[in-house]
Parts: sequence; structure tokens; C-alpha cells
Amino acid sequence: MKFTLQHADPQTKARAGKLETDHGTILTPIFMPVGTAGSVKAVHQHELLDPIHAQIILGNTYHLYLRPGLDILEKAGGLHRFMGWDRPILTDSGGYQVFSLSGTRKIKEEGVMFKSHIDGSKHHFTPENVMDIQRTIGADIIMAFDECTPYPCEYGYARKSMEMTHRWLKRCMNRFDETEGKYGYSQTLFPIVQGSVYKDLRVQSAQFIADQGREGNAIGGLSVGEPAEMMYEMTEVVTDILPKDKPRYLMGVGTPANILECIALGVDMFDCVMPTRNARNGMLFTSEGIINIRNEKWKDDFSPIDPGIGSSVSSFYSKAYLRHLTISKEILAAQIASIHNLSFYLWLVGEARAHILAGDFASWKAEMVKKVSTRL
Ligand code: PRF
Repeated sequence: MKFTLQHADPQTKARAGKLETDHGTILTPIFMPVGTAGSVKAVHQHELLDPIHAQIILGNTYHLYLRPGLDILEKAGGLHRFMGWDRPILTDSGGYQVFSLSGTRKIKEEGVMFKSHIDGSKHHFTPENVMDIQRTIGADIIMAFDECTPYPCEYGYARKSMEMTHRWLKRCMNRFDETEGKYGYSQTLFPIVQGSVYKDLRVQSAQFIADQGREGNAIGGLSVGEPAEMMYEMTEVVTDILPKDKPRYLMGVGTPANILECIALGVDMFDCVMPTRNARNGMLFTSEGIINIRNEKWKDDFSPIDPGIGSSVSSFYSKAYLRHLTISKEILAAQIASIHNLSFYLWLVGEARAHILAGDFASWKAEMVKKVSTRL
């Protein structure tokens, strides 16, 4: 993998870059649609290419390991071939899903014991086997096994947890570096900064992660219920320390406004279930603001969902039609809304990149944050 920093904005900390993988190039800043179990919910792979223009998608170790399982993924020749997606994929390590999804779990130095949310069966994740599992899934970028602390979190727990995440990282790197990809292309491992909302812990963690010298770095443990201002403060503490010549990935963030603010703080990569999950509940993100499509107000609004973002689906269907489908619980509603929201997120980060390169990112961002936060 190779990252090239193409331009650094002089007024903010925003950057435009290029990330080259064996499955193609990613232009940053970028948003990665979430394809938890080998599918971006309600969206076909060809729709991810057009009209969404996704450049990389995310998969989840936790889900894929439980179902369809490693034997099937290995027989298929890895996740890319299994799902028919030949562009880059990133997998999260399970270090978050195991904590948020599995009912009972026991965290120890060795790893985490947990029960499957599907059938209650017992499993064990360790830094070593999570590397092996992600080798078998075959994503281009794989994530270290970490503990994502909840919010709020006592200082003492946050410190001990961060220290364990650092020890787990060393074990991840050892296993990753002594193994190789199974399918003929290379993979890279991103470590994850933790430290909850404590500045001194974030500084310590960011320095530790930076010192490992990996090809890219991630920021975890944020957007877990803390106020947005706190998330921005922690993000900036960390981006000020992480190396400038490596991509930075802020995990699980966020709203369109969150993404713009964090691009301005020097983040290059984002993922979030919000555009797809909220689409399925009738919440649309548009270039003019946020729409609840179930609202009576849209019943006879025959204007396109969002004609300004260059997405055929968002220009073709009207708000009134999508409202009708949503209220009628038609499956097509989830499809149109998901494709629209993802098209919008990809349009937004593409515009951000264009404005960083053009030199007017700061003023564009200030206007855009206001717009995308408006409730229509
Ligand atoms: N760790 C991992 N995945 C994550 C997070 C984390 O802290 C978050 C936090 N927002 C989302 N996804 N491994």
C-alpha cells in the first residue's frame, strides 16, 4: 500500500491524498460504506460503483467469522471474490462488535470470550486469531484487535484498557508480520488509538501508535455517546501527533457535519452505518439538509430527492414517490433511500477533496456544515 499526500490545506488541517492498494486507488478524504456481512444493506455491488461511486467498502470480522464462516470464505477465494467486489475492502477486527453485539463476553489479557448473537455458541477472539481470520477474509486493510471503551468511562478503566489495547497491538503485529496474504495480493494492518475522552491518555496512545510505524493509523473509542465537541477535541489531539505522511481513519463517524469537521482536523477516512441504517428508517441526508421522508410535508412534493449530487437515483425519483414507498413499507424504499444517502456521502467527501485542492475548503466547509445540519 502506498499513501501520497497531495495537498495540505493551509487554513485548516484538511488534506487531500491518494491511497494505492492492489485492488485500486482511493482518493482521500473518503467515506467507506459499511457492508457488515458481505453486503451493503439494500444495495447491489454494481450500484456501489454507479451511481454511488464507492472506492472502498467495509466488512466486519465478527459477522463474517460467525456467518458464512472461514471455510466458505477461503473456498470462495476471499471476500472480494465471494461478493463480487474487486475494489478495496477494509475489515474491522471485531474489537467493537464483540462489545456492542454479543450478549455475554469476558475480557481477559489473553482475549475475549463471547457468545454469538446468532445462536448463542461460544467463541474466543485473541489478537492472534483475529489476524488469522482477517488473513482468510482477505481485506486490503485490516484492523488491530482493540477494546473500544464505552462512554462515560472512568479514568482508571480507560487507562488500563488502553494499555491492554497497546499490548494486544504488539501481538497483532507479531502475528501479522509472520504471516502473509492467502490470495496473491498484499494486506496492511492499521493500529487503533484509544484513550476514551482523556487528553493525556489520547496523547500517550497516539504517540505509541505513531511509534509502531505502520502504513496507516486509526482513531477508535469516539462517537460512542460523548458530546460532539469532545469528539472533535480528542480527534485533534490525536491527528496533531499521528504522522502526516500516513492515512488517518476515524472509526464509526458520523453525521455529514461530523465528517466535514473531522476532515478539517486532518482525518482522511471514515465509515458509519448512519447513511444506510437511517435510510431504512426514512431519514435522508441531502445537499440542502435533513429530510424525514415520512413527513406529511412531502406527500405532493414531486421534485427529485436531490438533483444536485450527480446521482441518477437521487435525480430520478421524487420525494413524494419515495414517501409513498416508505409508508407502504415497500422494499424499494429502503433501496432508493440507501443508494441516495450513500451517493450523498460520497458526493460530500468528493466535494471536500475538490475544495481542499482548490484552496477554498474552509469557507466551503463553514457554509456546508450549516446546510447539511438543517432540518427541512
Ligand atoms: N474500535 C474498532 N472498531 C470501531 C470502533 C473502535 O473503537 C468504533 C468507535 N466509534 C467504531 N468501530 N475496532
